[in-house]
Amino acid sequence: MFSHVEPFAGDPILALVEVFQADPRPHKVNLSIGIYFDEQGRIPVMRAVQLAEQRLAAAGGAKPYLPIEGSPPMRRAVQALLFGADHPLLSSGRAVTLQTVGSSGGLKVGADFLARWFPGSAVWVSDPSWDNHRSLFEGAGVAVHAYPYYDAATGGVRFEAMCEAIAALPPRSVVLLHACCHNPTGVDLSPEQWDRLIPLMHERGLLPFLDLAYQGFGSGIDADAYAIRALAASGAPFFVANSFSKSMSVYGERCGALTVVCPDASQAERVLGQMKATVRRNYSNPPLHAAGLVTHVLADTDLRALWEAELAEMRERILAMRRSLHGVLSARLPGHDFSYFLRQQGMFSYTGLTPQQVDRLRDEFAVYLIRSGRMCVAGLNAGNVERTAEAMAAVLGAAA
Ligand code: KET
Repeated sequence: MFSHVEPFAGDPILALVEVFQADPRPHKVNLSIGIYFDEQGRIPVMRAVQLAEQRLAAAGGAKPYLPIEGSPPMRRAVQALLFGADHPLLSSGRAVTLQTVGSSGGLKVGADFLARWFPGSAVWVSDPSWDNHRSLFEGAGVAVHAYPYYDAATGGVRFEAMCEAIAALPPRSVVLLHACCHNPTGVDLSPEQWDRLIPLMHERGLLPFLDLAYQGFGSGIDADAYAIRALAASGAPFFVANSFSKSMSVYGERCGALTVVCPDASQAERVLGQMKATVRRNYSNPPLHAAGLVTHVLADTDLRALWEAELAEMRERILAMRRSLHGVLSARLPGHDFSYFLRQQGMFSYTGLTPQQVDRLRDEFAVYLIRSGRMCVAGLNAGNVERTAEAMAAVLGAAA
């Protein structure tokens, strides 16, 4: 019956995590998947989330299905987080939000919607991007192409080439953008660059689709929403899929949302309706516990303040690890420029390590990166950062 079924090649990120887990070496270091680990190498349970869970447990109650589009208070809280508490979009009826199964769920619901209602449109992703962007959209039947983004020569963005490519796209093309903390490079657009790109997309009749998976890990909760708010101010229609997996450290709870800003309220209502049709035929409705967690943390004044402080600590710990790594590597290999560790933002650094060097790090030093050379800096801590830097220096020094 199933002899024709081809083997799955495996996901480049999740398959590597399995190899890491099976590695018996006690000093192994996991810098592969985009997960924040604390100083002790554990996935933290944030205090604000713990308190939210206690309140949910104390309230008890039945466990009904949520509406297809998710919990109303959670959806309102997400809009306030994205646009700012008193933003006119919140009461305009032009912005619709669905609670989704992580932001991956938001991307998939958006992709299914685009496949159905923008049948000739292709999606353009950054070169490079999170591998699953391509898989999610292609899986939904949407063609995926890439626009220039990372400049290996300067460690910056090929911004002119990017604008040129985007300006040449046919109207109604979808442009997928990382709102902050670009995955895999850690290289973001500046506010000035967003201010140039946004009118360009608007004039060309393009549809921006933002992925906001790392809000709070770059410069701060509001600063990381710069692109979202600039798009909102421009009057342009756009999509944004956002995640709480990292910012609330609730990976397996599948907390995320999809928001669409439309030209008017009547279009917004129809877009929401069709999104609901998509959800109903995919997974019917989103998880109840996820809605409770996110709503409590975002909408309760005390929990919100606690969450923001905890998130700031996580951001600062990553910065400290960037500085340590930079310090050791610069001392060991003075001829190399490691300033990229300090310029890049968020969980990831694009190290420029070749796949062969990544393999050596894994085989000889038990340090795991994905083969693109992306490092999850949030996997470093005071106990492993020097060893990791020494291993990198050994691998890079051998190549020099
Ligand atoms: N967008 C981006 C850019 C992203 O890096 C991830 C996860 C997601 C969306 C998915 O988030 P969620 O809300 O949990 O569905 N990235 C890490 C984990 C993974 O690949 O699934 C990673 O890149 O390692």
